[in-house]
Amino acid sequence: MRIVQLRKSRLFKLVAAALCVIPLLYILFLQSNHENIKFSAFSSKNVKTKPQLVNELGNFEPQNVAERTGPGEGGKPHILRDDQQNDASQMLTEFGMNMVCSDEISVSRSIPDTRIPECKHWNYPEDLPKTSVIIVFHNEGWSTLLRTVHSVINRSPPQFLKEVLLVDDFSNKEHLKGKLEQYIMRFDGKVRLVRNKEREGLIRTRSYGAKEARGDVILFLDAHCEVNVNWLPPLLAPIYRDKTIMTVPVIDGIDFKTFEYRPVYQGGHHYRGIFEWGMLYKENELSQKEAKKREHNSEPYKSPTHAGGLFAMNRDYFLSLGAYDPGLLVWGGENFELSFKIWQCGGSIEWVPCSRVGHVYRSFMPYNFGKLAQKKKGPLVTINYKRVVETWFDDKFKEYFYTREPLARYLDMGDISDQLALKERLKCKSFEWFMDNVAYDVYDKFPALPPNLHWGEIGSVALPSLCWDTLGQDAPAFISIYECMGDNNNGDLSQLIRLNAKGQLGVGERCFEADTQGIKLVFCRLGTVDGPWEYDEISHTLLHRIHKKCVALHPQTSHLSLMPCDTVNTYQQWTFKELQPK
Ligand code: LR7
Ligand code: MN
Repeated sequence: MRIVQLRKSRLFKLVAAALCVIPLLYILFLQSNHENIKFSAFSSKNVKTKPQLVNELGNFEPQNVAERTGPGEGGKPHILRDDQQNDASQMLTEFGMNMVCSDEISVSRSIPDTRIPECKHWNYPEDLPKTSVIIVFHNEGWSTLLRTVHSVINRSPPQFLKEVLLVDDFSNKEHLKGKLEQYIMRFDGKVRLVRNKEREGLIRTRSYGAKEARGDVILFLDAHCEVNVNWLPPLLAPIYRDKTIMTVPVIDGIDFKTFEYRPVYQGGHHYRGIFEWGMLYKENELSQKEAKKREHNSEPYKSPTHAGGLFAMNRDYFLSLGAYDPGLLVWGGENFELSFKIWQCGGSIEWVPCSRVGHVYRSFMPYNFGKLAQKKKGPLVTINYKRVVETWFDDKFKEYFYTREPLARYLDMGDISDQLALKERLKCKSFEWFMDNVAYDVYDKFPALPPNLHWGEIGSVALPSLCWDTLGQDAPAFISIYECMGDNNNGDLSQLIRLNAKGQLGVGERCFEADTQGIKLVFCRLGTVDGPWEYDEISHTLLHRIHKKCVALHPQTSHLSLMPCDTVNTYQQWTFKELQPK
């Protein structure tokens, strides 16, 4: 009996040992063939939630893609014949891009794989969340919209693509009506179309799309994009790991005239989305220190903000943050609102180098802001910024914004009490926390702004109806004199000039410099907030401290230049006229 018992217990031990060892051996076996490692479900224990870099091509990489020939294939520029140029320029005016060129390029064209080569070797979980790709559009061209749709269908693993949701923001172009409804029928329900009953602008339209979407993840694209090879899994993997992560692809450029597809940058360089204090979106190269925090150069990294158009997020998470502030109208500032909200309220943003998407940058905006804008007084985008700043910034930082954009103080931003209540309810952190821990590199490029000593129109004492005017030109450009706009200004910033306590004279984000030929509007030197200018309130002269000369108006040519200072010469006298918009 005892012997049997002993044997039994030995057998038991043996079996128990085998039960432990066999899986261990199996795991070791799997690891030695690491291309075989696949992911188990997110819900089970012992899961690998990080994608693995493997020797073989990673999963979801396309195999044996047939080479294509034709106009624009391979992302090559497509050059039109001379006799097409007239039509082309008409289309450019109507759509902001050359639709004649686009129409000749296949909606399923090939584009160059612009990823870091290593990207092909990532293995991702097999059970990533299902995604609604949401494309909002207002009066977009036909072939650019459809190329966006086809590229998504062609280059996304179907099991992760719940749907492509097209949301029409009250377009009035014929091709976007019945013809579009007819066309999408070929996608057997995978492409859905819903429409606004009136013009809502892109921001509200996206919030509507998110509510309407049926996927677990919502992923927004502009209506003139082409997604690149295996773009989707790398965007979904971080969200699978943690649903409070927003992921952002790297955005390549598609030329608005030739539709050439160009990588935004090559090699291992990475950029983060930041902003300057007037809330213009900027990008800043990721520091070596930050880059090295990751094991592999193709891994995602954290970014304070994003350009706005292209990103993925867990749908419930987006809605739990209140979607976009419904008080933001049409265009602009929503990228900051969502970014600040995510970071300050406990989430994060990751840029994903292995996901590339091309976007057509237009030369100008081919649409107006519609009725929504007419109800508002002043520049709509600045009003949007003011809402975002007043909701998410601490007082100290609000001052930086108003110093850079003095007009904003006077603008009516509407009611933000719901936004403040949300911030309270979600127990969101301060903007200072965000600056110190997330957006610390903003200061390198855009240090805190000293207060303005003067702001407004600079009028001539000799010819009082004339004011300095940038005429809306881009820097670098010579500055001129033009009829003062005064109260008729209506949000045009080209005559609103500020002189700060450190001698920087600027308009918006640009600065004034002087050379032998005249006074020039230039890019402010990055990382600096000072300048050479000094205004004397008694003599009304504007001195350039380095050249030791004053700005003079040439009576015959209306040209501005530096002259030896002559304090009694009215052509060298200027007054700052601060606006008091009603
Ligand atoms: O009233 C409108 N209703 C719309 O549905 C106006 C526009 N739209 C649609 C439009 O058809 C397009 O599909 O909204 C989308 C974006 O409009 P664009 O393409 O005119 O915007 P943009 O590319 O000039 O502007 C960028 O900033 C915007 C600020 O509100 C949005 O966030 C855009 O999505 C954003 N685009 C990108 O981020 C692409 C990459 C740019 C960079 C860097
Ligand atoms: Mn766009």
